Amino acid sequence: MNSTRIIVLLVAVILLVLLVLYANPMISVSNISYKTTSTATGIFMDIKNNSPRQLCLTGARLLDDPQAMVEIHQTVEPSPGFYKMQKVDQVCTGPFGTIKLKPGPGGYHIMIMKPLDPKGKTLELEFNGGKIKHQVKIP
Ligand SMILES: [Cu+2]
Repeated sequence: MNSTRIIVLLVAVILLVLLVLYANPMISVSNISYKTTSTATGIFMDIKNNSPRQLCLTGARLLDDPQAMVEIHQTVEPSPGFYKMQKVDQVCTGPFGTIKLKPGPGGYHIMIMKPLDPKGKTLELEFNGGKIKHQVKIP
């Protein structure tokens, strides 16, 4: 092997390693819906993890309204027929799994802490403590 070949090979290996380390795991979002009340807006969706690593939704922000407070909530049923929402730090899925944000008991959602029409707005989802970001336009 001459030195040029070795350099080309080294560069290829380095690029491959960088790609594996820093590539945004493929995330695909589907089934986006929302519900607006007089005080807040709940957003629901399926977030598919197309990577072989654990994926945790750890935050979100509304790019069109960066001051809006956005939290991840879970709907819980502390006593039969009585529902309330509580803030959670994260929702995770394993390799190639799906994070399902859906209404109803036990379900998670992204909550924008004010009433608004989210149609056409862009949410930036944060995963794994902000290391991975993925933007979603609400249809
Ligand atoms: Cu909520």
